[in-house]
Amino acid sequence: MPDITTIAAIATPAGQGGIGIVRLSGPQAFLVAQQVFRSHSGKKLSGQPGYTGLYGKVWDGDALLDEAVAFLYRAPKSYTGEDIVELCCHGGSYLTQAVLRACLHAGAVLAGPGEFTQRAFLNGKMDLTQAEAVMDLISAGSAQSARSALSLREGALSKKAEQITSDLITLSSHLAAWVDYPEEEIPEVTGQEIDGVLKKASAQLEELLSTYDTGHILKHGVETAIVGRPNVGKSTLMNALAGYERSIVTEIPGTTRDMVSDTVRLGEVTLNLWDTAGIRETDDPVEQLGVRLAKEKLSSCQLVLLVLDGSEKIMEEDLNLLVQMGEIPVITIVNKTDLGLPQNFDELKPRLGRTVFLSAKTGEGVRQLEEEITSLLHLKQVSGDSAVIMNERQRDCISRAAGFAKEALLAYEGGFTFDAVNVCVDDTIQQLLELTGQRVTDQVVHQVFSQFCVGK
Ligand SMILES: Nc1nc2c(ncn2[C@@H]2O[C@H](COP(=O)(O)OP(=O)(O)OP(=O)(O)O)[C@@H](O)[C@H]2O)c(=O)[nH]1
Ligand SMILES: [Mg+2]
Repeated sequence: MPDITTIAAIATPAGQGGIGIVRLSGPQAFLVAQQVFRSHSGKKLSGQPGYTGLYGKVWDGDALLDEAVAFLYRAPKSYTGEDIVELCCHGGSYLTQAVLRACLHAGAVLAGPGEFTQRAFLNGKMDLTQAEAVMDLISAGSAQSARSALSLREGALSKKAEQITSDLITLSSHLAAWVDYPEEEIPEVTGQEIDGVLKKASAQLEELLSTYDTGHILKHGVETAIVGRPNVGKSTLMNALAGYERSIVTEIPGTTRDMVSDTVRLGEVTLNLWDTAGIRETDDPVEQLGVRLAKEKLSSCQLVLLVLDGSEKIMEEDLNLLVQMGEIPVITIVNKTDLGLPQNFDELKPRLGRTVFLSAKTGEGVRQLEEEITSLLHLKQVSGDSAVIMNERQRDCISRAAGFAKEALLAYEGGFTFDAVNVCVDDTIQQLLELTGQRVTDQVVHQVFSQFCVGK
């Protein structure tokens, strides 16, 4: 077995802060730390049990660097499963770098990206989806995304995958026994069992796959276009949502030409907002370009806010625009409610679909828009224990597993041998084991952890 190195890295963000942490992990963590840290009480680190903290000073050779508290964890009861020492000194970029350098002088090796979490994975402290969730937790930008990441961290996705795998393994072993020892007294595998297990697994896998969009939205935000005829108040709405004058607003129709974008947090959800040119027939070549851009943007959006001017009579052009949206989720916004609504909307409402009445100028009704978006994107259904797919790797594994489960079912229904069915069942199991990292190549492991920051 190769010698396991003792790694060190700064675990806190760069810049100034109250506390900066240099973390050491590996078999020599206590010995390395002991060379740079001398406790106030004279106690040696190497004699201390885990879960202890000692106050003292950090030295690089004879040079005093800082005062610090050393927190000690003994293997296997630590994040990585190895001995860990965390030197908590004052948080300044010079100081933390200097303390790190002292640790490297004392024999530690600089940690690679995600190496602490990678060691935790390799030492069985967490599976691959839980390790990925650590990164999602760190980068979570909203309460909802943090909640989903935490639920994955606690193993929600692993548990789901294990349930499905366990049923499939039982089926696979029955199939294999039946194929391999037909003359023995082995209970017959019933069609009911094969059909039942495979259909259930397929349904569970499809259900998991359907969470991908939610996970993506929570993590990356929703690509949202604000569209409508000129002068209906698109840019005013953009500014109301952004909380500052992001877009130019004038009473002249055709003000916005280029697309203006901003990232806006609206309640639980992050919107990547695009304010676009008012869509109309025009001879102005610049405005024509703007209209073209607006139409192109629509095709790549996950949500459209179609703005209408409620202070005027709704025009056929408005309704035509709505029809043009096709499959894209749309919320119709009847704007300028502060000016009064001359038209009776009762009859029109069914043609407008999901509608919110608001005044982008006064802000009245914006809160309702927030609720409408949350409900349209099904974000309310994400609870603390939901298993939501949070990245492409997870989706690929589950999607391949779902494909193989379907093939297994087709093979069974098509009257193929149990052997053939079992090959597909095994393929399904393999994909689920790759998802959790129980059976995974070094390449995949490397790929996952290379996306981490150093120090995590
Ligand atoms: N009273 C009232 N006026 C509004 C409201 N929203 C927008 N306006 C006014 O409507 C006019 C047009 O607003 P913009 O936000 O520039 O409209 P737009 O849809 O971006 O227009 P184009 O960029 O030309 O397509 C401006 O004079 C705004 O002040 C509203 O809620 N109430
Ligand atoms: Mg505008």
